[in-house]
Amino acid sequence: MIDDLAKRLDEAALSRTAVAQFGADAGLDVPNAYAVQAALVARRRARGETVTGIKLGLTSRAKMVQMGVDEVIWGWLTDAMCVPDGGTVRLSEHIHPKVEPEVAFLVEGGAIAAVAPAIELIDSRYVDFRFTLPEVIADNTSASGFVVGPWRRVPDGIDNLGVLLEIDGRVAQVGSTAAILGDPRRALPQAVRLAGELRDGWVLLAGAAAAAVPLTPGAHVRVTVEQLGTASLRAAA
Ligand code: OOG
Ligand code: MG
Repeated sequence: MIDDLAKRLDEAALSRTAVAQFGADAGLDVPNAYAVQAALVARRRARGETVTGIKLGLTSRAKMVQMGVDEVIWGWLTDAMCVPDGGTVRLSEHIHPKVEPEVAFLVEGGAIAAVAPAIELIDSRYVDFRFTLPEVIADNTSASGFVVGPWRRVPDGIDNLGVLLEIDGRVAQVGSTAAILGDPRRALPQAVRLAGELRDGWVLLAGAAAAAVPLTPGAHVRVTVEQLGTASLRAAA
């Protein structure tokens, strides 16, 4: 059952075709869902992808309300998902992608070594971006890509920095890093609790500071986090 569900989600991503929700039929619970997620990432590693970090999801009220799920979840980041800052994302390689403003941490020696503004690209493999908690976990928490802006040493007090998501220079979302677990630095102990050990050099995406916005052809997306700078991407058809 686990491998079959992992295959369904993997093939949905590869073929850019959303699948129907299957959690109820499969009797999926949270532990099984993380097993599906692990099997899904194992398939991708077998194709040559390398894990480069992890992400937290639903760490903010805005996202919990938007998605109707209210528990912190986590998933894997791989080298294939990394979009260079200012780089291009092809919509044709996704199903119905959205972007959300995030904060990224660089992990060294079990601690946070650096921080950067970030954009997460999420792309649920389920029809209409609708899912239950176990379903979104199985789907690697909708993770599809990420952009990390310039790293810098963590300034004092990053618990209430303004966050802006602009599309073509127009403000699409505003928020604060306070929305992320009250202080985004709490992402580290949460990630250790959920995922176990974090490796040196891994990226940790702390979660969105505001609701996600659909990505449309030609859109120029820019996330600015006060004191941390900007990260951007462009969407091509
Ligand atoms: C689930 C992933 C949530 C976040 O930052 O809260 C997430 C989804 O919204 O599809 O990545
Ligand atoms: Mg996210």
